[in-house]
Amino acid sequence: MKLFYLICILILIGGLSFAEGRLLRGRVTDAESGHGLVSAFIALEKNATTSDSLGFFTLELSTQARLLNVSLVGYEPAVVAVGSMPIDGLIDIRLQRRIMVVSDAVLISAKRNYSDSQFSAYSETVPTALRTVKGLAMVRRGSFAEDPSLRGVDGSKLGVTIDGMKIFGACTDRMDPVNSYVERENLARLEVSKGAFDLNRGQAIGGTINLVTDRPSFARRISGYSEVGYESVADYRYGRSVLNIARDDLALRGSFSFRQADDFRPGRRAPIENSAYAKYNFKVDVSKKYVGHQLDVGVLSDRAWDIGYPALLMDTSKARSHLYHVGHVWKRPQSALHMLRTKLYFSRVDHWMDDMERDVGQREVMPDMHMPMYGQTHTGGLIANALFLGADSTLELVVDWYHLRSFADMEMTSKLPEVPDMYLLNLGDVRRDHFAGAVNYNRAVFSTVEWRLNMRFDLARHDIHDPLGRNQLAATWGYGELAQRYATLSASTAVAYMLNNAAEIRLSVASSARLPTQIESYGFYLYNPTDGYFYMGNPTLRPERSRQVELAIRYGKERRRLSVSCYYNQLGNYIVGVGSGSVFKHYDHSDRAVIYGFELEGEWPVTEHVMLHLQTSYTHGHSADFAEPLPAIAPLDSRIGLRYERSQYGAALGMRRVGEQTRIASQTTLEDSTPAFATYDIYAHWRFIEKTNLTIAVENVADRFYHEHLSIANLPSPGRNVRMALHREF
Ligand SMILES: [Cu+2]
Repeated sequence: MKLFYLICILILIGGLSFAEGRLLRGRVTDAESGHGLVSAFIALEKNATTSDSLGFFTLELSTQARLLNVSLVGYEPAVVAVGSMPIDGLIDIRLQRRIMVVSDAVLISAKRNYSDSQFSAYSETVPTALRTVKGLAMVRRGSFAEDPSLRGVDGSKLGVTIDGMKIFGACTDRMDPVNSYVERENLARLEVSKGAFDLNRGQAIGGTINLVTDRPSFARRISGYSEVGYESVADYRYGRSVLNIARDDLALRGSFSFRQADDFRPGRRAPIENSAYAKYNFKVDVSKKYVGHQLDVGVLSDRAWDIGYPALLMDTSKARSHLYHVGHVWKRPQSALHMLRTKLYFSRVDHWMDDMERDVGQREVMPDMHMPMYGQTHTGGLIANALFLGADSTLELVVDWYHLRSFADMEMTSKLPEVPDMYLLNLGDVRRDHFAGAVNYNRAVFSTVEWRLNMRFDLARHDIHDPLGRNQLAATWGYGELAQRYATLSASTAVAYMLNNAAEIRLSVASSARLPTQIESYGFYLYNPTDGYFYMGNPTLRPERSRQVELAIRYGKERRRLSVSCYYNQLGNYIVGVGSGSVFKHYDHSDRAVIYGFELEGEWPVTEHVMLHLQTSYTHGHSADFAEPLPAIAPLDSRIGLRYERSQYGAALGMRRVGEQTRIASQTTLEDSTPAFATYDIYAHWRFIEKTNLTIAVENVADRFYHEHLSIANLPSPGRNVRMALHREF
């Protein structure tokens, strides 16, 4: 440590004493460790050099040179404005270590950075922000709690976490996907990793979505924002506030929001009955810094009620979640073990649904029967990360453990007096212990090649504990099959080749596994609206397997960006419903399914203030067993947008065109073809007073009536929507 300071002082003195008018001197260092970086490439227009073994460099300074470009494999490239630098001193250039990023990040940040490359700054809710990700589509069951589908894989086959913490929805009909328990003001960004290439956060077949929450900031004593808004399509109104207080080494961040919507109107039609909802959310985090340490404690709480699901048989009367965590971060910038992070968490989710508000005499499924249902999950877990920094490599070790308890039951009360009431246990106290260890190794192999190896080992056991639940399943599968153990190994590796400072080509391959969920293993008598069958779990299921390959090309120079990726995903032991009686199915393995597709995204500056944005994605799914397309595959989806940005105001025009989907799974589901459609959106924002921003948007300007292919029961999408939001920072 002393030596380090000594070197720093020597460098400063040295830098100052050797200062000359025509020479630019500097040092390139690792931003985390402070070590000098050898062989960094430093370019000042036509002049270029590389740094020496201690990171120092000297460069001749031409008169009008402005921007210094610094690049080194394994680090984020940096651009330093020389004009603003004291050229008689020593320029300190700190490079951020680049761990090969395998996920797309969507910024949600409270700061509302309108110049973000995506239109996410205009997104009101978490689902609308998710929809901006190419290759991601949303399954709609109502106007609440849309459920993501990534590259043709949806529902429980995807891993959705909050800061890496596992939390499980309590609804057996997927009315409460994990993202329904967070709000926009909770989040800093969404990390979407497609395919099975990022195994740090969980098992992956289709991908993982990590909802990264905003942390308390130590920067200012008091800061935050308040926002109110209104949307015409559902008389939607909301308010949200964030308050951050910091004092010395203690910081607190609290947020609260309330939102409520009435029935929404699809294009040129009357409102869809029973599609309203109301919810509130709060989150409080406290962080305390010690020398080299930080302690974090937090709670995230969400409650929603009176939620209508027009596409389902039932509605949610109440949904509630609590997530508590305690975390500790230890940092040692000068040592090989750079960071140690541990987090303990506990979550509880409660879900009540019923059909009391509905005319059950008219329905085809279970007529004249009310079926109120209750579900609950408890999850407790531990995540530990250790980060080691080597000279040209990084190593991350992850331990990920959780214990899940899951319960769901249903009463069946007939309106006909001669039919006796019944009780049904849908998930009879299912308990699972899941332990995983992951290794993520990044290495700069040559000056232009980076290599990443990510491996994950999962060990799990689960069983059903309620005697009634055991009897129900044992009748089919036998008592001996109820308790199960699993051990799986997943691995992915990627090689990135830097063609030059602006372009990269990357090849990734992965072999991964996914354990069956508690519903796939132990669910009992659960109605699935996509095929009209009642499902029974199968405790004898084996893990689903996937083999994938992806080729991606990225180009980025100044404000121009282009990325193309093509992927191929071969799934084995694919878990699907297989008919076992007139209206019954059980979960079983299908032999082989294949999903492939591509995604493309580009940005091009038309003028200094106008940006053109393009994106398109296509997914193709095929089931070899049923010799037909896989169900619920989103069709070709293309977007084009023009964005105009000034410092005080901005505007955007967007068009989205979605092709028809005629590739449907007619043997296994009730899905039908979906016609093509196009929608147009207009956005504008104006900072009319310092720190106060007004957003006005018109979505689906033409008031088009349409539905997405992934909408359950062809539930239409909203019609013309006028949105307004007033945002005030302090
Ligand atoms: Cu439900």
